[in-house]
Amino acid sequence: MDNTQTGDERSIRSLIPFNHPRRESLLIREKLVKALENNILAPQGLIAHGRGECFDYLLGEKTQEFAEKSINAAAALLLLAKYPVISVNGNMAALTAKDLVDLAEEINCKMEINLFYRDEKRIKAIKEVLEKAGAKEVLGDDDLITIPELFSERRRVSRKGIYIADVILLGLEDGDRTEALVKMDKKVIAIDLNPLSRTSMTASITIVDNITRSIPLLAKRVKELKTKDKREWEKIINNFDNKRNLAEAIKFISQRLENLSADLISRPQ
Ligand code: PTJ
Repeated sequence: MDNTQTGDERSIRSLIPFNHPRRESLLIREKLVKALENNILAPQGLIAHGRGECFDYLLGEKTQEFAEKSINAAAALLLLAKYPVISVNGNMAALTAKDLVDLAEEINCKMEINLFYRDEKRIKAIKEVLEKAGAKEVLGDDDLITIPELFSERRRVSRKGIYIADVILLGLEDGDRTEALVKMDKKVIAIDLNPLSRTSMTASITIVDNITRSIPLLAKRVKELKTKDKREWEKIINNFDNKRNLAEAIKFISQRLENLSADLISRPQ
Protein backbone atom coordinates (compact mmCIF):
# COMPACT_ATOMS: atom_id res chain seq x y z
CA MET A 1 0.00 0.00 0.00
CA ASP A 2 1.10 3.57 -0.74
CA ASN A 3 2.10 5.07 2.63
CA THR A 4 1.54 8.62 1.41
CA GLN A 5 -2.21 8.00 1.06
CA THR A 6 -4.54 9.65 3.57
CA GLY A 7 -7.36 7.76 5.28
CA ASP A 8 -9.82 9.46 2.89
CA GLU A 9 -7.88 8.26 -0.15
CA ARG A 10 -7.72 4.71 1.21
CA SER A 11 -11.48 4.57 1.82
CA ILE A 12 -12.17 5.92 -1.70
CA ARG A 13 -9.84 3.32 -3.22
CA SER A 14 -11.71 0.51 -1.46
CA LEU A 15 -15.10 1.97 -2.46
CA ILE A 16 -14.51 1.43 -6.18
CA PRO A 17 -14.37 -2.28 -7.10
CA PHE A 18 -10.84 -3.38 -8.06
CA ASN A 19 -12.06 -5.07 -11.23
CA HIS A 20 -14.15 -2.10 -12.41
CA PRO A 21 -13.07 -1.43 -16.03
CA ARG A 22 -13.08 2.34 -15.43
CA ARG A 23 -11.57 2.24 -11.94
CA GLU A 24 -8.77 4.78 -12.63
CA SER A 25 -11.20 7.25 -14.17
CA LEU A 26 -13.62 6.86 -11.23
CA LEU A 27 -10.80 7.37 -8.73
CA ILE A 28 -9.89 10.63 -10.46
CA ARG A 29 -13.52 11.76 -10.16
CA GLU A 30 -13.44 10.98 -6.43
CA LYS A 31 -10.23 12.99 -6.09
CA LEU A 32 -11.95 15.96 -7.70
CA VAL A 33 -15.02 15.68 -5.46
CA LYS A 34 -12.70 15.68 -2.43
CA ALA A 35 -10.86 18.70 -3.85
CA LEU A 36 -14.19 20.49 -4.21
CA GLU A 37 -15.01 19.80 -0.55
CA ASN A 38 -11.56 21.10 0.43
CA ASN A 39 -11.93 24.41 -1.47
CA ILE A 40 -9.28 23.50 -4.03
CA LEU A 41 -11.58 22.99 -6.99
CA ALA A 42 -14.23 25.38 -8.32
CA PRO A 43 -17.62 23.61 -8.87
CA GLN A 44 -17.22 24.54 -12.54
CA GLY A 45 -13.99 22.51 -12.49
CA LEU A 46 -16.10 19.34 -12.37
CA ILE A 47 -17.88 20.36 -15.57
CA ALA A 48 -14.56 21.25 -17.23
CA HIS A 49 -13.24 17.82 -16.22
CA GLY A 50 -16.28 16.14 -17.80
CA ARG A 51 -15.54 17.85 -21.10
CA GLY A 52 -11.94 16.72 -20.79
CA GLU A 53 -12.99 13.11 -20.09
CA CYS A 54 -15.03 13.08 -23.27
CA PHE A 55 -12.06 14.23 -25.39
CA ASP A 56 -9.77 11.81 -23.58
CA TYR A 57 -12.15 8.98 -24.50
CA LEU A 58 -11.92 10.03 -28.15
CA LEU A 59 -8.11 10.08 -27.90
CA GLY A 60 -8.06 6.50 -26.57
CA GLU A 61 -6.96 7.70 -23.08
CA LYS A 62 -3.32 7.48 -24.16
CA THR A 63 -0.55 9.96 -24.90
CA GLN A 64 -0.54 9.87 -28.69
CA GLU A 65 2.36 10.61 -31.03
CA PHE A 66 1.29 14.22 -31.69
CA ALA A 67 1.28 14.84 -27.91
CA GLU A 68 4.76 13.35 -27.58
CA LYS A 69 5.95 15.76 -30.31
CA SER A 70 4.54 18.77 -28.48
CA ILE A 71 5.91 17.54 -25.13
CA ASN A 72 9.34 17.40 -26.78
CA ALA A 73 8.95 20.97 -28.13
CA ALA A 74 7.60 22.20 -24.77
CA ALA A 75 10.59 20.71 -22.93
CA ALA A 76 12.99 22.45 -25.33
CA LEU A 77 11.16 25.78 -24.97
CA LEU A 78 11.18 25.54 -21.17
CA LEU A 79 14.93 24.93 -21.24
CA LEU A 80 15.50 27.88 -23.58
CA ALA A 81 13.28 30.21 -21.53
CA LYS A 82 14.88 33.02 -19.50
CA TYR A 83 12.05 33.19 -16.96
CA PRO A 84 9.49 30.37 -17.24
CA VAL A 85 6.49 30.18 -14.89
CA ILE A 86 3.96 27.38 -14.28
CA SER A 87 0.43 28.74 -13.86
CA VAL A 88 -1.67 26.56 -11.54
CA ASN A 89 -5.47 26.45 -11.26
CA GLY A 90 -7.83 24.34 -9.15
CA ASN A 91 -8.00 21.30 -11.44
CA MET A 92 -4.23 21.15 -11.83
CA ALA A 93 -3.66 21.38 -8.08
CA ALA A 94 -6.30 18.70 -7.41
CA LEU A 95 -4.89 16.19 -9.89
CA THR A 96 -1.17 16.80 -10.32
CA ALA A 97 0.25 18.85 -7.41
CA LYS A 98 3.28 16.60 -6.81
CA ASP A 99 4.11 16.24 -10.52
CA LEU A 100 3.88 20.02 -10.99
CA VAL A 101 6.28 20.59 -8.11
CA ASP A 102 8.71 18.01 -9.57
CA LEU A 103 8.50 19.72 -12.98
CA ALA A 104 9.09 23.19 -11.47
CA GLU A 105 12.14 21.82 -9.69
CA GLU A 106 13.48 20.22 -12.87
CA ILE A 107 13.16 23.52 -14.78
CA ASN A 108 14.02 25.61 -11.74
CA CYS A 109 11.04 27.88 -12.26
CA LYS A 110 8.36 29.60 -10.19
CA MET A 111 4.77 28.40 -9.74
CA GLU A 112 1.91 30.89 -9.63
CA ILE A 113 -1.70 30.26 -8.66
CA ASN A 114 -3.97 31.98 -11.16
CA LEU A 115 -7.69 31.30 -11.00
CA PHE A 116 -10.63 32.04 -13.26
CA TYR A 117 -12.98 31.80 -10.25
CA ARG A 118 -10.61 33.68 -7.97
CA ASP A 119 -11.39 33.38 -4.29
CA GLU A 120 -8.91 33.95 -1.45
CA LYS A 121 -10.04 30.78 0.38
CA ARG A 122 -9.24 28.71 -2.69
CA ILE A 123 -5.88 30.43 -3.20
CA LYS A 124 -4.94 29.54 0.39
CA ALA A 125 -6.08 25.90 0.00
CA ILE A 126 -4.23 25.46 -3.32
CA LYS A 127 -1.08 27.02 -1.86
CA GLU A 128 -1.22 24.56 1.02
CA VAL A 129 -1.58 21.60 -1.37
CA LEU A 130 1.43 22.75 -3.42
CA GLU A 131 3.54 23.39 -0.33
CA LYS A 132 2.58 20.00 1.09
CA ALA A 133 3.76 18.51 -2.22
CA GLY A 134 7.15 20.19 -1.69
CA ALA A 135 6.84 23.60 -3.38
CA LYS A 136 9.27 26.13 -1.92
CA GLU A 137 7.79 29.31 -3.35
CA VAL A 138 4.24 29.72 -4.63
CA LEU A 139 3.18 33.07 -6.11
CA GLY A 140 -0.33 34.37 -6.69
CA ASP A 141 -1.17 35.93 -3.34
CA ASP A 142 1.78 38.34 -3.31
CA ASP A 143 2.34 41.69 -5.02
CA LEU A 144 -0.19 41.53 -7.87
CA ILE A 145 -0.59 43.70 -10.92
CA THR A 146 -3.56 43.86 -13.29
CA ILE A 147 -2.90 43.16 -16.95
CA PRO A 148 -5.05 45.47 -19.12
CA GLU A 149 -5.38 42.90 -21.93
CA LEU A 150 -7.83 40.86 -19.85
CA PHE A 151 -11.16 41.33 -18.05
CA SER A 152 -11.60 38.16 -15.98
CA GLU A 153 -10.14 37.58 -12.50
CA ARG A 154 -7.23 35.95 -14.29
CA ARG A 155 -5.97 39.46 -15.09
CA ARG A 156 -4.42 39.69 -11.61
CA VAL A 157 -0.90 38.30 -11.89
CA SER A 158 2.26 38.39 -9.80
CA ARG A 159 4.92 41.02 -10.55
CA LYS A 160 7.50 38.32 -9.73
CA GLY A 161 5.79 35.66 -11.86
CA ILE A 162 3.50 35.65 -14.90
CA TYR A 163 3.91 39.42 -15.40
CA ILE A 164 7.63 39.15 -16.20
CA ALA A 165 7.68 35.57 -17.54
CA ASP A 166 8.73 34.90 -21.13
CA VAL A 167 7.30 31.34 -21.20
CA ILE A 168 4.17 30.23 -19.32
CA LEU A 169 2.97 26.66 -18.94
CA LEU A 170 -0.74 26.33 -18.22
CA GLY A 171 -3.52 23.75 -18.33
CA LEU A 172 -7.33 23.78 -18.58
CA GLU A 173 -7.22 27.42 -19.52
CA ASP A 174 -9.77 29.77 -21.01
CA GLY A 175 -9.08 31.20 -24.46
CA ASP A 176 -9.21 34.85 -23.33
CA ARG A 177 -6.15 34.63 -21.10
CA THR A 178 -4.17 32.57 -23.59
CA GLU A 179 -4.88 35.23 -26.23
CA ALA A 180 -3.98 38.02 -23.78
CA LEU A 181 -0.66 36.39 -22.82
CA VAL A 182 0.29 35.82 -26.47
CA LYS A 183 -0.59 39.48 -27.20
CA MET A 184 1.86 40.42 -24.42
CA ASP A 185 4.56 38.61 -26.48
CA LYS A 186 4.80 35.69 -24.11
CA LYS A 187 5.16 32.11 -25.32
CA VAL A 188 2.36 29.91 -24.02
CA ILE A 189 2.53 26.14 -23.58
CA ALA A 190 -1.03 24.88 -23.08
CA ILE A 191 -2.18 21.42 -21.98
CA ASP A 192 -5.72 20.87 -23.22
CA LEU A 193 -7.50 17.65 -24.19
CA ASN A 194 -9.68 19.58 -26.62
CA PRO A 195 -7.72 20.31 -29.82
CA LEU A 196 -10.58 22.57 -30.99
CA SER A 197 -10.56 24.97 -28.03
CA ARG A 198 -9.51 28.61 -28.47
CA THR A 199 -6.64 27.99 -26.03
CA SER A 200 -5.39 25.08 -28.16
CA MET A 201 -5.61 27.17 -31.32
CA THR A 202 -3.93 30.25 -29.80
CA ALA A 203 -1.10 28.75 -27.73
CA SER A 204 2.49 28.66 -29.02
CA ILE A 205 2.69 24.93 -28.18
CA THR A 206 -0.40 22.84 -27.45
CA ILE A 207 -0.14 19.49 -25.72
CA VAL A 208 -3.36 17.62 -26.53
CA ASP A 209 -3.21 15.19 -23.64
CA ASN A 210 -4.40 14.69 -20.08
CA ILE A 211 -2.51 16.74 -17.46
CA THR A 212 -2.21 13.57 -15.38
CA ARG A 213 -0.14 11.89 -18.13
CA SER A 214 1.62 14.83 -19.76
CA ILE A 215 3.10 16.64 -16.76
CA PRO A 216 5.26 13.68 -15.61
CA LEU A 217 6.24 13.03 -19.24
CA LEU A 218 7.24 16.66 -19.65
CA ALA A 219 9.44 16.53 -16.53
CA LYS A 220 11.09 13.36 -17.85
CA ARG A 221 11.73 14.96 -21.26
CA VAL A 222 13.22 18.11 -19.67
CA LYS A 223 15.60 15.91 -17.72
CA GLU A 224 16.62 14.03 -20.90
CA LEU A 225 17.07 17.19 -22.99
CA LYS A 226 19.24 18.80 -20.31
CA THR A 227 22.03 16.49 -21.48
CA LYS A 228 21.89 18.08 -24.98
CA ASP A 229 23.06 21.55 -25.90
CA LYS A 230 21.20 24.79 -26.72
CA ARG A 231 21.50 24.26 -30.49
CA GLU A 232 19.65 20.95 -30.17
CA TRP A 233 16.83 22.68 -28.23
CA GLU A 234 16.57 25.41 -30.88
CA LYS A 235 16.46 22.79 -33.64
CA ILE A 236 13.52 21.06 -31.91
CA ILE A 237 11.61 24.37 -31.67
CA ASN A 238 12.35 25.32 -35.28
CA ASN A 239 11.08 21.95 -36.52
CA PHE A 240 7.84 22.17 -34.55
CA ASP A 241 4.66 23.54 -36.14
CA ASN A 242 1.79 23.87 -33.66
CA LYS A 243 -0.98 24.21 -36.28
CA ARG A 244 0.22 21.13 -38.15
CA ASN A 245 0.43 19.18 -34.89
CA LEU A 246 -3.10 20.23 -33.88
CA ALA A 247 -4.34 19.19 -37.30
CA GLU A 248 -2.78 15.76 -36.66
CA ALA A 249 -4.69 15.51 -33.36
CA ILE A 250 -8.00 16.35 -35.05
CA LYS A 251 -7.28 13.89 -37.87
CA PHE A 252 -6.39 11.19 -35.33
CA ILE A 253 -9.79 11.55 -33.59
CA SER A 254 -11.67 11.53 -36.88
CA GLN A 255 -9.82 8.45 -38.21
CA ARG A 256 -10.20 6.63 -34.91
CA LEU A 257 -13.96 7.17 -35.01
CA GLU A 258 -14.14 6.03 -38.64
CA ASN A 259 -12.20 2.84 -37.77
CA LEU A 260 -14.40 2.14 -34.75
CA SER A 261 -17.53 2.58 -36.82
CA ALA A 262 -16.20 0.30 -39.61
CA ASP A 263 -15.26 -2.37 -37.00
CA LEU A 264 -18.75 -2.25 -35.54
CA ILE A 265 -20.40 -2.87 -38.91
CA SER A 266 -18.03 -5.70 -39.88
CA ARG A 267 -18.51 -7.54 -36.57
CA PRO A 268 -20.61 -10.76 -36.85
CA GLN A 269 -24.09 -10.49 -35.24
O1 PTJ B 1 -9.59 26.79 -10.90
P1 PTJ B 1 -10.14 27.92 -11.73
O2 PTJ B 1 -10.98 28.87 -10.93
O3 PTJ B 1 -9.05 28.67 -12.48
O4 PTJ B 1 -11.11 27.30 -12.86
C1 PTJ B 1 -10.62 26.30 -13.70
C2 PTJ B 1 -11.61 25.87 -14.82
C3 PTJ B 1 -11.08 24.57 -15.41
C4 PTJ B 1 -12.98 25.63 -14.18
C5 PTJ B 1 -11.70 26.98 -15.88
O5 PTJ B 1 -10.42 27.28 -16.37
C6 PTJ B 1 -12.60 26.60 -17.04
O6 PTJ B 1 -13.79 26.85 -17.02
O7 PTJ B 1 -11.96 25.96 -18.07
P2 PTJ B 1 -12.69 25.58 -19.46
O8 PTJ B 1 -12.92 26.85 -20.24
O9 PTJ B 1 -13.85 24.69 -19.21
O10 PTJ B 1 -11.56 24.79 -20.20
C7 PTJ B 1 -11.06 23.58 -19.73
C8 PTJ B 1 -10.40 22.83 -20.89
O11 PTJ B 1 -9.55 21.86 -20.32
C9 PTJ B 1 -11.40 22.11 -21.79
O12 PTJ B 1 -11.02 22.28 -23.15
C10 PTJ B 1 -11.26 20.62 -21.39
O13 PTJ B 1 -11.44 19.75 -22.48
C11 PTJ B 1 -9.82 20.56 -20.92
N1 PTJ B 1 -9.56 19.55 -19.89
C12 PTJ B 1 -10.41 19.08 -18.92
N2 PTJ B 1 -9.80 18.17 -18.15
C13 PTJ B 1 -8.52 18.07 -18.59
C14 PTJ B 1 -8.36 18.95 -19.70
N3 PTJ B 1 -7.21 19.06 -20.36
C15 PTJ B 1 -6.16 18.30 -19.93
N4 PTJ B 1 -6.25 17.44 -18.88
C16 PTJ B 1 -7.39 17.30 -18.18
N5 PTJ B 1 -7.46 16.45 -17.15
